[in-house]
Amino acid sequence: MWHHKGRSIPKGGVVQHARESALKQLIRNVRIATMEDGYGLIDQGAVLVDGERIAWVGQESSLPDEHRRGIESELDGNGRLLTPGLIDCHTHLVYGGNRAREFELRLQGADYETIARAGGGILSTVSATREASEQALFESAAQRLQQLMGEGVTCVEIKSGYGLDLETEMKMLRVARTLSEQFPVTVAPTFLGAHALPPEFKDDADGYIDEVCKRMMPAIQSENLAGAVDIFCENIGFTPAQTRRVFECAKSLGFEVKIHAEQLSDQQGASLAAEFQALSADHLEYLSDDGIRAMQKAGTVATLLPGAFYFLRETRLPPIDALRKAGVPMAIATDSNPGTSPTTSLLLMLNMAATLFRLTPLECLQGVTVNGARALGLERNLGTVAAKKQADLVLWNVGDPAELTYNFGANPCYRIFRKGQQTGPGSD
Ligand code: DI6
Ligand code: FE
Repeated sequence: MWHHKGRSIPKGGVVQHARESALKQLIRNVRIATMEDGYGLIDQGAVLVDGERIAWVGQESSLPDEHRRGIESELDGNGRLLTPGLIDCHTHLVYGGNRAREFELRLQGADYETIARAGGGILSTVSATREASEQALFESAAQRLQQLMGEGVTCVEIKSGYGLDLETEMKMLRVARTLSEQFPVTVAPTFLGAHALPPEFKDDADGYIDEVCKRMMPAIQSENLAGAVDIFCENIGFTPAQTRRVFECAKSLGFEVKIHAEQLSDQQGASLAAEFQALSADHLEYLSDDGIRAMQKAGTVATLLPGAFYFLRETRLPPIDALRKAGVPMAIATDSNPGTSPTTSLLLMLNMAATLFRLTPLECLQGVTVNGARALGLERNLGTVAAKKQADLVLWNVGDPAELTYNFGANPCYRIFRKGQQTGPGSD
C-alpha cells in the first residue's frame, strides 16, 4: 500500500487502490466538519456512501429508513472528526534532482534572485528534469505524492514548468497523468511552460512566449495533457504584456488560467489574471488594493503559499485582512517544489498559514477544502461533505477541527476514503 513512508513503489508497477468495492457503506458516530457554511459541524453525525458518491449526510438519529436498507458495511468513528479529503491546489511535484546545495549557498549569504539570475535556481532543476527519464520522474514524484496523501490529500494540482521545451513539458505532464492512474488521487494538471526563460531563448523572452503559444500549448491541448495554463509573472519571470499574450492564447484554446503573481514585487499580475477570469492568483505578498478589487469582482481565488514565504524568509505579508474584508476566497497550498518550498506536508502549511499569515483555523481548513476545490474549478464535485459529491473523506484522530491547524509535525490522519474506497492508513 502507498501510505508506508519510505517504502518504495514497485518499478513501473501498479500501486493500486483499495480492497473492497463496497457499494453502500455507513460511516457513523463521527463529528463531521462538512465545510458548508463555515465548519458546518454535525455532532453524532453519519455519512452514507453509495459507490463513489455521498448519498446522505446528517445526524445519525435522522438517517431515513430507506437509506438504512442495504447497508453493506459500517465504520464506527468513535466520535472522531470527519472532513472532506484535503486538496493541495498548487504544487510542482514532478521534477528531477533537488536544490539542497543551493540551500547551503543561500545559508552562506546568496539570495534567491541572485542565484536565479546566475543560471542556478529554476534552471538547474530544468537541466535535471530534462536529463531524467520519465520513469525516474515518476518514481520521485510518486514518493512525494504518497507523503501528501498520507496526510489526507485526495486531490492535487501538478504543474509542469521544469522542462521549458515541448518534449520535457509533455514528459512531466505524462508523469502527472500516470500518477493519477496509479494512485487513488485526483490530479489537476497545469501547463507552466512560462515558468522561466530556457537557455535556448536567452535574451529572447518574446521568442519563447511565441513558442509557448504557437507550438507548446496547441500540442498539449491536442493530447489533453493539461486543464489549465499558469505563468510566473515577475521581474525575474515574464512581463505583464507577455502574460497577457499567454492568457489570450490559453483562453482561445479552452484552457483555464491561473498565475504566480506578486510574489517578489507588484506587477499587477493578479488584476490581469482576473481580467481573464483566472481560477486563482497565487503567492500575492505584494498584492495591491486594485488587485484585490479585481479578484473580488472576478471571483478569483487567492492561493496563499506559506511554505515559500517561510523558506525564502520573506517578511512582506500578503494582505490577508484586506482579502478577508473583500470576501476573496483564500486557498492554502504547499507549492511543493525544490527551490522555494521543498515540503510535502499540507498540514504543516495550515499551521504556517495561521502562525505566519494569521489566518484562523477555520480559514486554514477552508483553504484546503472548499476553497482549494474552487481554485481548481472542481467545487461542484469536491471540497465539502455533501450529498452527491464525490466520497473523498478523511477521518482524523482529533475531536476539534482547530486541532488540524494547531498541531504541527504530527499526522493525526486515521482513515482515508477516496471515491468511497478506503485507502491509505488503516486500510491494510
Ligand atoms: N515561484 C515559486 O515559488 C516557484 N516557482 C515560482 O514561479 C519556485 C520554483 C523554483 O525555484 O524551482
Ligand atoms: Fe509555485
